[in-house]
Amino acid sequence: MGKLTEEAAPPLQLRGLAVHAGLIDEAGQAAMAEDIRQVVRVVPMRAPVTPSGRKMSVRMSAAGDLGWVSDAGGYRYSARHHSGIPWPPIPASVLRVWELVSGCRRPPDSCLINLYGEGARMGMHRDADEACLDWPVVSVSLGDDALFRIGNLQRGGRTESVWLHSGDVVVMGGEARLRYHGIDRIRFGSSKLLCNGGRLNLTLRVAG
Ligand code: MD6
Ligand code: FE
Repeated sequence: MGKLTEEAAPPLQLRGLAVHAGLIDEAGQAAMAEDIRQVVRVVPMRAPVTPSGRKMSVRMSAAGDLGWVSDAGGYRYSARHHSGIPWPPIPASVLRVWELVSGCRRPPDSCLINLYGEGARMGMHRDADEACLDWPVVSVSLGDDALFRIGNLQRGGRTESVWLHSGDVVVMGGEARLRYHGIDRIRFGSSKLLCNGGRLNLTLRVAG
């Protein structure tokens, strides 16, 4: 079982987002990746289709009471995988990260699992489908490096980017909760954590 590093330095602040670099050590990353493997054995990853009919390059699954789904019917939170199976509980290893960095007493009820294979990306978007937008979103990176772009409260304008590495944790809360953000690209093969390569991103929220 790995550890969450006692942070010597405060997190990097970037446009109101807190970037905790290297928060999860290698053993912790490996344990968490295995916990996620167990989840997706029950609720397999799939590439969501946007309401406009385009297949996303990222593959998704979820854990917790609610999972984010997208299909021809639109974006929404759902208590079940498209197969009808309820999402498995959020692994304890992942809940510990929320406890450490979120500043919230309330636990998250949703853990979205995004898998980026070679060439996958995520366009600029805001996370605004949750019932209450006062709770932060906590994001965990596992596997290959990813170029994370942070924009503004409206679409467009100047942006700043940061490379996220395996074990990094980002907290998006307060004034920054509704900033546009996205993943431009990953450096496929930069990490050995996942057997088939790629990057896992876990986002924890209070969705319901
Ligand atoms: C990703 N992250 O890192 C995509 N959303 O793959 C997100 O979309 C995100 O990192 C809300 C808060 C933090 C995030
Ligand atoms: Fe997001």
